[in-house]
Amino acid sequence: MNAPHPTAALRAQLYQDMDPLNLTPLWEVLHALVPPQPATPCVPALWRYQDVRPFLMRAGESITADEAVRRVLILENPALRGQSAITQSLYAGLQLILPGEVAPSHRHTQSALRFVVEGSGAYTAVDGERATMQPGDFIITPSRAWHDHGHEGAAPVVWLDGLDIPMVRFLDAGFAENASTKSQAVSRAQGTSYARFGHNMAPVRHDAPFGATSPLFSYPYARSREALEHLERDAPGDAWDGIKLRYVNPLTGGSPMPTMSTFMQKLPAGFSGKPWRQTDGAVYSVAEGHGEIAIEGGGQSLRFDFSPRDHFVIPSWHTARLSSKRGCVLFSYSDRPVHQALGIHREERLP
Ligand code: 1HN
Repeated sequence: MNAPHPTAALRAQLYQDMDPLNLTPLWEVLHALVPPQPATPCVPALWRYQDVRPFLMRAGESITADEAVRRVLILENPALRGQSAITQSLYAGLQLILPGEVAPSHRHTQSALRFVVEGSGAYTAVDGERATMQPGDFIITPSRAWHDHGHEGAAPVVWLDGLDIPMVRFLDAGFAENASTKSQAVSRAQGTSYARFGHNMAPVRHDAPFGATSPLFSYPYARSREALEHLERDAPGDAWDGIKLRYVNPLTGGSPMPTMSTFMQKLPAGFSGKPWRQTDGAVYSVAEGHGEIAIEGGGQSLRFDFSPRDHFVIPSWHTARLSSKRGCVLFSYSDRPVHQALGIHREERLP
């Protein structure tokens, strides 16, 4: 049998002597590097809109959209403070635009999604086409597309921004530039993209205008809600998800953006869902109604009651269960397409 003392001393000396050469022994970190199951540092969290809104309005008094470029309060995961991240791979924020303001035109590698939370009359312009924003609309800013936002209505407009910022940062692949004009010139009538791609039809001769990203950059709430209501009436719901649809890139059938999947679901009144877990951490925005989410993982068990315009995050491989007494509609997004592209996506539906 080896005497423990000399071995420990031998090892300690080895670590100390090789440290200047930036050498580290794998055996000290192996378990943490390859955990038996995902061990995310993220924690579940909920942001109540009634708590957040006053700070958004104070931000509106403190800085203009022009000065801020984007007037956003970042929803930071409590366990990832300072990293501008809601999960290890995703960013979330709430953006405020006031009547008469313009958030100036720029473009970047990072893909963005918007989910309109409050107010109407604001627009986002993508590649020369404006889309008016209504509550519940899901809007895309494709990677590298010029985009600016403006507001010609009368009351504050707030939307959820979801971006793949932490992913692009991890890959060190991000570029960005500002436009020379504040608002981009309008070159297409409103609704052109929807007319071309939004009716299960597509122009006979075209290239995908945004490459791997959907050519539809606005998915109106009226259409998504109509579909969910129809299915609630006429088709059986799912014991885990209620009625859940994923948004698609109409040219591929895949996710609207290469890095993020988006979903909308309706929980019927009296829904008490079964538990599930998935490797893609997901961010939720409550479009309508009230409900409850129970989340277990990382040695913790939490329950949040949610109301319209609240936001919450379910970290990777946490077991979650949804319920709603009177029914609700939820929008959500995750990094699922990346997991799927890498062949590492996993989902477990529990009894
Ligand atoms: C961005 O371009 C927007 O266009 C929102 O509204 C949030 C966060 C980081 C980097 C770029 C927008 C952003 C962003």
